[in-house]
Amino acid sequence: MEKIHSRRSARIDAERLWRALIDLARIGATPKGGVRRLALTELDRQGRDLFVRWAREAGLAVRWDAVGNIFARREGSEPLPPVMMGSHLDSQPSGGRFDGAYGVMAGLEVLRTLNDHKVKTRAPVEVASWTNEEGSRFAPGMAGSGVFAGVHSLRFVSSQKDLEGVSFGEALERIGYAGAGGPHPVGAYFEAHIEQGPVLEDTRTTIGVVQGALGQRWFDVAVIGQDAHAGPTPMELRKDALVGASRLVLEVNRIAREYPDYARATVGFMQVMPNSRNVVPGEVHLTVDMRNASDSTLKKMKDDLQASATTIGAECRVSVEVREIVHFPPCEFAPELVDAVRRAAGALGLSHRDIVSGAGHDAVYLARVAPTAMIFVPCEGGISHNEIENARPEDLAAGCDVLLQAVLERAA
Ligand code: HGY
Ligand code: MN
Ligand code: MN
Repeated sequence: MEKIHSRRSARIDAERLWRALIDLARIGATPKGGVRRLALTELDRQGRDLFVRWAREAGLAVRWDAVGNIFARREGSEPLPPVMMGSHLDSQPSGGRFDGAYGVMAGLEVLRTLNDHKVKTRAPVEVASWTNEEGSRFAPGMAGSGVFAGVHSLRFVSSQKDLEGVSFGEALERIGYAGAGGPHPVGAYFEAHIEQGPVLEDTRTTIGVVQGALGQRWFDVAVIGQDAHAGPTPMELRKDALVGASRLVLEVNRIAREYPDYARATVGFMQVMPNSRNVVPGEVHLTVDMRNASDSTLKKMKDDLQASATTIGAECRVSVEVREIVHFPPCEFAPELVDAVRRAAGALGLSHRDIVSGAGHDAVYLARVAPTAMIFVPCEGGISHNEIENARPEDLAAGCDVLLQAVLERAA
């Protein structure tokens, strides 16, 4: 009983967790207080190296797989599949200090705490850092966890190119994190993450007990018209790709506003060519990110997008080519693990509420290969994917204590 009592009374070191987050955020720090650690860049390598160093200093066995996912492992007393924690170290181009980093540092803090309290777990416990979760430099997002879960082939992901034409595989080799493949069973997976939305802060709740995540469909769209002179070319003769693209942006916004079930749609990226002030743009490339809590509604949104593209093409005398590059349905996490998160929050006396994730996470793909759950903590103003992203040390520590207790329940 004593041992169980000591486990239950174990608490993470809030100061050490905060310091790890602040030290990590120095890598790729941006002027407005965020981070820019795009996947597989030199800065991503530096973040990975720091995590690997800290993990080894904590006596953990560290390895990485063929797609660069890093695993830091603390052995258990029995040869059971590990209880895994994790998230991602890559960021958006102007990202925040906590998106992804919190889940990896919280996992490391849990293992450091188990060491401090000399807790012997039955199952091994691991913390993972998944490659290219954001999908900003290389699409698709959640690429590392996608290969791990068998959603994407290594070949497909390795062949993806960034805007400079550098392939994922080349970039991974260049930073020295192309490891070996091989089976890697997982007994359970827990991911701690900031909510990246306003619900927890608005309702003064410390812990989000995440039920699941919205489904997503990502598209690459090419609008092709004809370069022409901005002076002599009469308006009615133009094939203006930017006019077509601009109408499509408004349609994407209309679709999200019209459909039910947490409909969301965003055009986040646009390239205008030749991008010269006195040339009618002949070519525009843009991205569309659509999300919904219902897969059938998500499909209707996709069909509506395609219909709008066809109409715009005809009316603007351009071709509009919509190519889907990612689709995953809404996911529900494992009830028994979601309950473990809820019980841990309750036992710690923390306010908590059920919540659905609008963001995608590596947990969405881990849920395909192991019982999975997530723990959310509030972020200031619900703002994320923004350099001003912020979270309170006490909330981050509370979420990490929930992670510790939920992991102990499964591993001990
Ligand atoms: O886009 C997403 O949902 C994740 O935050 N990368
Ligand atoms: Mn994230
Ligand atoms: Mn993100």
